[in-house]
Amino acid sequence: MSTTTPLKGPGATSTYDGKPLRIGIIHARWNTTLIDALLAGTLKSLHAAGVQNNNIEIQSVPGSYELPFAAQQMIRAGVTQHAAGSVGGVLAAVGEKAGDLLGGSVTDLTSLPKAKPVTQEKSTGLTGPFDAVIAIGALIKGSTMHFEYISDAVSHGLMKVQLDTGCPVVFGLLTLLTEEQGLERAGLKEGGHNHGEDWGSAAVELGVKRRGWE
Ligand code: DLZ
Repeated sequence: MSTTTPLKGPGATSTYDGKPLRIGIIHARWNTTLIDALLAGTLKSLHAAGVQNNNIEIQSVPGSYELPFAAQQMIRAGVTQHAAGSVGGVLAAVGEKAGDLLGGSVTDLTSLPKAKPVTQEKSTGLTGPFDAVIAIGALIKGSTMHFEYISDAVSHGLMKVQLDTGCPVVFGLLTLLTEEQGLERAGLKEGGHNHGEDWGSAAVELGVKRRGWE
């Protein structure tokens, strides 16, 4: 039987308008060659869907194990900045306060900005909280059980974050048995496919649908 659609992959998708969406990207820095390519693929599809650069916030963490916590914090900060101006503004404010604190001039810890529970606010457009967050990492199996533990923890962690916060978290974690598999899935090998492009599209689709569901 011949078919024009590939057996694997997300199948035919509708076009979603990403122009009003705010997307957060949190990526690990381990295996940088793969991460750089996956990030580029993700941005390519976000831009193709109309997501504006000033509505994309990119942050990094050392390794994939840190992704769930960082995704959760970004989502919380995104909600808080709805009142404060921008995520950068909030982080800068936290940094300033922390600097003061280290310098000994701030003694009242309650003056530090606090994240509000995510459920208190909804997406409201360009200056609102994130419509979706994409977590990107690449785990390569070694000779110990490290890979299995981190893969499991990150998968469950990211699922928990999206269900707890109500903000979609796209699973951009490659769990690779070989480096070769990574090159294929980052589109760095002949005949390969950059999975980052799928993650960008998934974020836009979920972000748009979420606005309809809320
Ligand atoms: C320690 C470690 C190892 C061995 N391998 C990877 C990997 O392939 N991909 C990845 O993203 N991170 C790796 N890490 C780092 C952990 O994810 C984590 O950053 C550290 O254990 C510190 O918590």
